[in-house]
Amino acid sequence: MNEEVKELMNKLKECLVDLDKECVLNLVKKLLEKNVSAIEIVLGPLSEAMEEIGKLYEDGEYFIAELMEAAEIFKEAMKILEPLIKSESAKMRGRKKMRIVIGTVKGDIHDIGKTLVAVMLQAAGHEVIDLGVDVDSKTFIEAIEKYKPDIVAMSALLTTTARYMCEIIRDIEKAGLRDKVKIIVGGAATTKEFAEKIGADGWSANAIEAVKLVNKLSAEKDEAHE
Ligand code: B12
Repeated sequence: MNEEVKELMNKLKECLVDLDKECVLNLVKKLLEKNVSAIEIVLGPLSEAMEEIGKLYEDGEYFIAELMEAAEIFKEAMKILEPLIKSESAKMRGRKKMRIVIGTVKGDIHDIGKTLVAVMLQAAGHEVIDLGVDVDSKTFIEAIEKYKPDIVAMSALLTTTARYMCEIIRDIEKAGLRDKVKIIVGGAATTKEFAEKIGADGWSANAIEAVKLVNKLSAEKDEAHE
């Protein structure tokens, strides 16, 4: 990455932290003109800015209104970036097409990260059924029975709702469906260790790693059938 691009990326992060929509959209366009990948823009400065905004909220400098505004600006930027993210993700095809049921778990309405993961998985050639946000364990179980997915993907950004993931996995077990699906989890309130502890089959830190994880599970499934 050359110095000019690095500077523009830093400026983009700053503009989103400052909630300057016009500046964000202009810089996104400028970076694309410089042939920076859309995935790099979204997973780099835009995501880093959201994390920073979260910290400002924690410190009492920003309030819920600012979080909402940040989410709006992020979504506006996504309108420009999404078609390009799709074409870039299309180059990351897995061995076998997987069917994935995805949702943000009960009590949690954060949907930006989950939707980005869904968009990239779909563009990478997988079939994605998005259950939306605030999804309880009954809805996940009904979706497993209805769609017979290879993978259930759960997102949680709140510490409280991350805990609920454990309950969902237990309910899937109780329903006798655990060996029918792989379960992957993600979102800011989760870690690799947490995923292992609750008995999930995989975790990833961001959307590109989520595609790689699903592709790995896809290759494993393909090999098991050979
Ligand atoms: C924007 C935002 C909001 C917006 C959400 C808008 C929307 N439509 O999503 C609004 C204003 C609604 C909101 C509300 C609240 N928020 Co909020 N919010 C955020 C913020 C700033 C950014 C989240 C975001 O969009 N990030 C950008 C995306 C791209 O990143 P991501 O979500 O992490 O997703 C990536 C990865 O995690 C991964 N991934 C995500 N899901 C999955 C799933 C799978 C299967 C895999 C493999 C990977 C994966 O891939 C994604 C793409 O790379 C975060 C800060 C942070 N650090 O996350 C706080 C944050 C999550 N919010 C927080 C809080 C406290 C709240 C509220 C409780 C505030 C309140 N008092 O009302 C409410 C809760 C509402 C609810 N019931 O859900 C806290 C949570 C603290 C905690 N540990 O519990 C945070 C961390 C802020 C903070 N530092 O204090 N929030």
